[in-house]
Amino acid sequence: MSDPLKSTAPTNGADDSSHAGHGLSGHDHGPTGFFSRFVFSLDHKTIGIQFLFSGLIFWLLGGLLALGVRLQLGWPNQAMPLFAQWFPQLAESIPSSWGTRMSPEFYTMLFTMHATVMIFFVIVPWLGGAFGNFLIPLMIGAKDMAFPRLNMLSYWVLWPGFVFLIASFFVDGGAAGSGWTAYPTLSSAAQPEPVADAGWDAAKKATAEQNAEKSPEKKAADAPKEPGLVEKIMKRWDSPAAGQSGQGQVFWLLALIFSGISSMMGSVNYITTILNCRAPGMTLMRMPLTVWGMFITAVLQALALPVLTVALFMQLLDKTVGTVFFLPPAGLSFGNWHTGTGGGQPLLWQHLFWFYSHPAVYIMILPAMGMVSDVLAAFCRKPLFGYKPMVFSMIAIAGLGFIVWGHHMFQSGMDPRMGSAFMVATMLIALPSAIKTFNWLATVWGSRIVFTSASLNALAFVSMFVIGGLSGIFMASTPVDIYIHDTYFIVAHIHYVLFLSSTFGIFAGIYYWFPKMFGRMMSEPLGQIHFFLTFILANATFFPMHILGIAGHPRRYYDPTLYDFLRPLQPLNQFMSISAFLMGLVQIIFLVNFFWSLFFGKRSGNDPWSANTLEWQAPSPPPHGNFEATPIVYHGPYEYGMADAPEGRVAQTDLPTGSLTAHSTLAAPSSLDRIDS
Ligand code: HEM
Ligand SMILES: [Cu+2]
Repeated sequence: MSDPLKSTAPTNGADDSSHAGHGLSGHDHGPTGFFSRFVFSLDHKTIGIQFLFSGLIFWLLGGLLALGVRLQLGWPNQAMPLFAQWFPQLAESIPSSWGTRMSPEFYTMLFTMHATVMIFFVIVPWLGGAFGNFLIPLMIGAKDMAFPRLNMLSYWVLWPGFVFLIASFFVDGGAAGSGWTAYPTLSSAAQPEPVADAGWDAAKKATAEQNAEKSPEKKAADAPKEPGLVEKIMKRWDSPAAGQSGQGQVFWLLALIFSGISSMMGSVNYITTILNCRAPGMTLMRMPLTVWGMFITAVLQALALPVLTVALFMQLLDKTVGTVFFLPPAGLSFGNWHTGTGGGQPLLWQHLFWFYSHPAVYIMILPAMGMVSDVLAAFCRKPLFGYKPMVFSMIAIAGLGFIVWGHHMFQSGMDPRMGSAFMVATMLIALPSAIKTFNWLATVWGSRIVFTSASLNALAFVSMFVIGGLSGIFMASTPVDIYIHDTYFIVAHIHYVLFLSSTFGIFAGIYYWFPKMFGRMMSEPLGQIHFFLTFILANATFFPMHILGIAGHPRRYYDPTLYDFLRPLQPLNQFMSISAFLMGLVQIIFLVNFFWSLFFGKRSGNDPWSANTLEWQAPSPPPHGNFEATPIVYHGPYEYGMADAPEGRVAQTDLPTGSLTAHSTLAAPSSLDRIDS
């Protein structure tokens, strides 16, 4: 065989030697300094791991905020120890030996910030930032991203976002409290300056009167201080519309703007890398579905995020310089507080927000769909059923995703004919979703699936996505949605798709690719205990929300026991809260497993799962530049269960041999039997 690689290598995809800095010939050892290796690294793997750890920290924060929400909903009248000391301004006194309970404003802050943190600082950075960065170049056989510097920047511009997010908890009035959807006018009404000045004048007059009889020194000490420039500006952001729609909301907008810029940088990079930097032979239709999921997500981000970013700027301008994009023509009045006249339209925000945020919900699941497909094929030891329909369904889901945003606004007073159009478009999404589900099932069907922490989480993804998708169809039906809109039914739906699906997909991804990221295995027993307990407790936490929703329990209410018709449901609320607390505790198992394995896990070798895709050809963890030599791709990603091939599978880089036949019931290779510790 005289150089078979040269003569038979297909030449589709980019010729990487023409990419400055991406040629794979020659071994590059990369930078050696501490900062250039670990902090301001240009290496996609380090950047991916930075996203992974940042997401992990925010996941803990978001989880704590959620437990605060559950505390209030389970026991709305309980005073909490320490609460008043920690949050003096946000505690509400009730006569109790315990002290104080949380105020309604504090509660709205909890659920707003829980969702904000989980969506923008956990799920999106984990799926796109961590897995996207780590996996894309490895899976397409590239040395790095197309634009390594932009890649580094996409991580570091998240930091101002982190700072604004965390700082917002400490500003006057606390963090944002108008929901993750930030609907004006609740979120955007700002205190007009004249009122602030009138308040200042009145205070000056009152104190002057009180001071008439005091000694000159006392007068000087008690005299109201002229507000400084910073105070004046901060005052301007205060709003009586909702406690926290003042400074906290401004910080919220800034945090989201930075997170959006970060994602846009990432998306440009991912699109370019996937289109231009694939190894020879890696045609689009040979790409693993993980890469397809990341690619489609990046396109969605590139098209939808600018709309959100513009909307965020518009709200920011409304709040800071007094534009009236979202202020209705008559303005607003609360008691003796008035804004000037407006001329804008609060509903405009909903259109802009959902035009982004409906596609965004797919940004939060398509990468997980791809990852789960890879994990299932590897552990079922069968070719993934229906590769092309899987790709086209993802494209269809993404495309339809742009014409369904109105299903979040059925109750906004839209024309019923418009509502019907949005309803039909939404229901159409169920079709590609069902195609994907049946293909996953057909992949599992008749296979001798190897149960590991990764494959169990992937199976959970599929089954729970069915429940979340089905509740989606109920809500998409306009007559039904009149009844269940803004109830706990919606909260159930969100959590089935985002927690029980996306998060389980992320867990599957972590258990599966951890060996590649860190060169060590995670503990299987701990992983499986974590999986089973989380699976049971998450269903115990979120399934009853469907029942609450049908019973009319509104979302975002501070105290359900104030309503007679909700009081009988309170035991259910407590059951969900207890389940949620236990689920929180169970995550300690995951953290212990993760950090213990990082240092003491069994060495994994290059390909612990006998998987076919390119990343498993590289050393674990892969060195700077990823591959020893340019991988050349001859096969699709899922050629498992091949009767005549060694280990029953054909890796993507195996030389073509001609006559292998798929044999779907072939057992897993013996190497997988040893995955038990
Ligand atoms: C068959 C697929 C799906 C359909 C038909 C569907 C339909 C809907 C509808 C109609 C609503 C609005 C309900 C209302 O507020 O009255 C909604 C809300 C929502 N959906 Fe879905 N959905 C589907 C899949 C997904 C997926 C895959 C995700 C995320 C990964 C998702 C995330 C959300 C979120 C976060 C909301 C709530 C937004 C909010 O008001 O806070 N959905 N869905
Ligand atoms: Cu939607």
